Amino acid sequence: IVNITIDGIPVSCPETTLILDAAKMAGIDIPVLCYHPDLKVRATCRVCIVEVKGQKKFKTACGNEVWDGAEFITNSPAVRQARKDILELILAEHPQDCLKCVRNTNCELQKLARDFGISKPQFANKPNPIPIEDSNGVIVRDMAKCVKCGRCVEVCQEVQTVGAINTAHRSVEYEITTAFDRSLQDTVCVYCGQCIAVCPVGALYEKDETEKVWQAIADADKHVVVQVAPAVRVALGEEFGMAPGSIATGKMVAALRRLGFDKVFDTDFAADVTIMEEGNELLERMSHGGVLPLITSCSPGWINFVETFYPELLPHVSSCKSPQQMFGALAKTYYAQKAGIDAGKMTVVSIMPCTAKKYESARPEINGSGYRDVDVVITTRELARMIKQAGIDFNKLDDQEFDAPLGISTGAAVIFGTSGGVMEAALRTVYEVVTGKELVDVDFESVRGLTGIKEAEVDLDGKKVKVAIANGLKNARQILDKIKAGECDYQFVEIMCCPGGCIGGGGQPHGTTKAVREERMAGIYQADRELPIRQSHKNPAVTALYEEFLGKPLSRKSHELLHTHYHP
Ligand code: HC0
Ligand code: SF4
Repeated sequence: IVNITIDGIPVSCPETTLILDAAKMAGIDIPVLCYHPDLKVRATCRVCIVEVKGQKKFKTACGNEVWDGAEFITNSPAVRQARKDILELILAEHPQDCLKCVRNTNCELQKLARDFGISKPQFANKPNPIPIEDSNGVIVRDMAKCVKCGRCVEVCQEVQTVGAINTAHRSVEYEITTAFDRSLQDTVCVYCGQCIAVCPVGALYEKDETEKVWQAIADADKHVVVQVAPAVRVALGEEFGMAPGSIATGKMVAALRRLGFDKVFDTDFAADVTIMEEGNELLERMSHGGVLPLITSCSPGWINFVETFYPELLPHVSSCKSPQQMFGALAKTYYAQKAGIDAGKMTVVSIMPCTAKKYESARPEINGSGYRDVDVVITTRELARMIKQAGIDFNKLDDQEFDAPLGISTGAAVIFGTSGGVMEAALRTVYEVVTGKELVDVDFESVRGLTGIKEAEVDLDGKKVKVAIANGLKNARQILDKIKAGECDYQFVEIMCCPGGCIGGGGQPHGTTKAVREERMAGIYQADRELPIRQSHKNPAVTALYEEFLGKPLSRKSHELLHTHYHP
């Protein structure tokens, strides 16, 4: 513990504390642009400089730790002027078209410019004339807006270990780019969108497809149904001022109905179906000497990753389509037949916390209904935009219920949205199938939490099942390397591409940090506890689906509609 003062306020803190964090303890928010609490990027923008009593040079508050007896000044005229100069230099290179920018009103640079009262900048505005890259259908790169903070590079290289983007050149030429400056689709990018999630400005964003949704809704000939992913309901509220993790399911359903969707359904229904199919696939592999461990297949960034980096492990990956795609296939067959609707006149829209879901829905091999299973995928952020465009006062909406039958789901499905959830949902069902006994306590605490890698041994009434869970692709790599080396005896492995699982997806409201993920995770488990049915095989709509349509799990029809194959 060291004793320091910040603007005269005494603070005692461990000597490993950043000046930035020590200042927070004194109630002082030092402005930052490159710094992100989850990342190691430090001192590239220098907006956070402070004065140290007795020293001539400024120090960056994010790049330096405190030392005993130090006296920091964060708010002198010299500090304020220097920060303003730095900001004005950044703004001189930045296109000043905030009105048209996707990050207008939640851009970190815009906020700093406003806080610093930059109304008459000293330097002329000369942005780099870099064209916008908008050719891959998922992620748009407007590198003229890049402030070169390096957050996206760190996420892509260190957190995801993909390495699609990197820094290049030095000094004034310094830039963030892909190898050989290729388009993103010609790199190893898995479309996880984590780079978007950490970008402080509008340099990276998802391809906006809200116009397609508006058009479908306006087309009287179209029957437009919408599905919402588990993790959206605990994050959407943030766009309307709610605390992270607030459960906004009822208001979200009401908003979707007001937007004009003909049916408001739930990806969670299909998540329950996934458990029926994947749980039986696991049991089948375990009893017939199939390839183990079985690895989950629902996270599309992870599927892109395994196809690119570990194609030899593809036989481990479950043949189940993701819940999003299962939903689409069932909507255009089972539901269409039941409701007497021509599937050719249906539009299936997905609301996803994910950018890779846009890529997944466009995969040619995955469209088993005879049509494209899912027509349009929009992110949580895009949905919020639509609700705002429609002038819907989200917070005043009364809670409403999803439509039947594809809106009926269980607690097991909700927890898909957080790391460990697919595993737990599977265990809740597999236990009862294997033992024939009722599971008294459905909470499998050992597979929960935001730790990057979790391992557990689960006792299925005497039969032991070894499982592992990884979230974030760096952690996935560790498990995959072990499997490759034959060093593990897991039977079942869950891999989610994004840190924390879908709650931390690349399409979620901006401002996702570890603390926010924790809140969203808590919201997910609360939503699970509040549901009357918490096991997938007890979902009456799923039982009806098998009785009326599919027969049984892994049936021929299931295989046609709900399973797929991958590209090495
Ligand atoms: Fe997920 Fe899913 S849990 S991947 O994170 O499995 O995106 O929320 O929709 O499909 O259900 C995302 C979230 C989903 C799918 C489900 C799975
Ligand atoms: Fe890297 Fe993911 Fe961004 Fe692609 S989407 S550049 S893999 S962080």
